[in-house]
Amino acid sequence: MKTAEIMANLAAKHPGENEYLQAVQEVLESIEEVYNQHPEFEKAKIVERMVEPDRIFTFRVTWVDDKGEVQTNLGYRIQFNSAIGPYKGGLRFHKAVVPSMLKFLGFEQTFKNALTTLPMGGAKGGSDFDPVGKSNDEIMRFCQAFMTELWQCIGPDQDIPAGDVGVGGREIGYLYGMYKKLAREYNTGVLTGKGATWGGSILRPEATGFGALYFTQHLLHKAGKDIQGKKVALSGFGNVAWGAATKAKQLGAKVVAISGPDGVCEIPDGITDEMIAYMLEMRASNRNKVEDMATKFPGQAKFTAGKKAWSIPCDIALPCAFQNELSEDDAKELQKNGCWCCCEVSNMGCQPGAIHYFQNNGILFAPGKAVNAGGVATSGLEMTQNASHISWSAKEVDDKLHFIMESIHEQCVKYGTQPDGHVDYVKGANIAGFMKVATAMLEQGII
Ligand code: 2IT
Repeated sequence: MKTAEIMANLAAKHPGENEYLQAVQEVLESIEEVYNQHPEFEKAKIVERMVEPDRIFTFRVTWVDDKGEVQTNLGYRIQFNSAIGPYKGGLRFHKAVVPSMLKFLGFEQTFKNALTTLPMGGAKGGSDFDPVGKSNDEIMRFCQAFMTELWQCIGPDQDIPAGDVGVGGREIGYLYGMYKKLAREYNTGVLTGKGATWGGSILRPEATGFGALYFTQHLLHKAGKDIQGKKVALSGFGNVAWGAATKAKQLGAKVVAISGPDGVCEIPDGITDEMIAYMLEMRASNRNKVEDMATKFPGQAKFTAGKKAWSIPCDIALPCAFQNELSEDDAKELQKNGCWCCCEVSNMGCQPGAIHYFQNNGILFAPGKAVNAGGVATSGLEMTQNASHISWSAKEVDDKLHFIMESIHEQCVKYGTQPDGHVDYVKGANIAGFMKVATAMLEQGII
């Protein structure tokens, strides 16, 4: 494989799209050796086809805010790859959303979905709409306006969006309401992450965080360690961080830090159930301030402005917020303060320098596409329940999620074990996902 040539071509076609190029570079570096053992992949130009999205929809979204002013945003849906199933992936509402961000996310999603053991292709979408400071009515009007364009691109057997940053159960409800009206189709399977009374899967809200902790347990077990009593620092306070904090506490770990764009809250005695419940209120308020935790629980949580969760001493770091949120300097600071494991829960949460630092300094590291795949996997379970008009109990869903996370860990071990016996989880996840998608593409011919 001519990685440099492929990257140069991609950079020329997508100038300045650094996040997208970063995600592709990481995968190509990992798979190069395996790829070169398969001349049939080279002949069918599998990599050249896989790094480009199948298609991109871009549309204008116009809505009226609470002051009566007309607002215009951009909306996108990127259908990346359908080799192993219909397009599947979340919608991100965030002021920084641009095509590069959604292309990197769609590319990552393709490999992640392949790891879940379920038949789902990769997609991502969203808007530069900024939910911070918006009222509930404004969120509803925006979601409705967004769906007046999106509905034509999606369908229960075609493309199934879900939530991501800035899109949770409330937004999925508003999006589905408008979809139903426009499409006159009452199949709830078109979106996942729905409310539990109208087709949503039990445990879907928790699934990304729960799955991440199940994966972390397998990784620790393989390394001869245990999570019990360990100090965990995590970033964010949205849906994913909430699920991760809940399960970390249940498993006997101590969550000593959560953070937000404004700074970090240190929680020396460990997060309590009341604090975990309050994370949901913080998310729903659209204030986007972690300081609110310290205001609500003075004496238990200590806020420091401008600092990250990675400045707090811990054993295990769990980035749960945004891409590139953990730099090489953060990785060094974490290690200096005693951290020996980082499981990336956010998509591409660690910068390449941080990943290399972890790997070169004996710190256990696993990438987001393996660690956080429990979210989309449970979306897949929601699709199965919708298609068969049934609903599983929490135990049934949790058992399936456990099985899937164990299988993802096994795939990483199978493809990532190095000659000296240690597991390179980045290689393992990338090669396992790649082999599945590449084989499917090959078998389906040149399309
Ligand atoms: O990044 C992700 O895997 C998600 N935002 C969840 C996607 C989904 O379709 O459940």
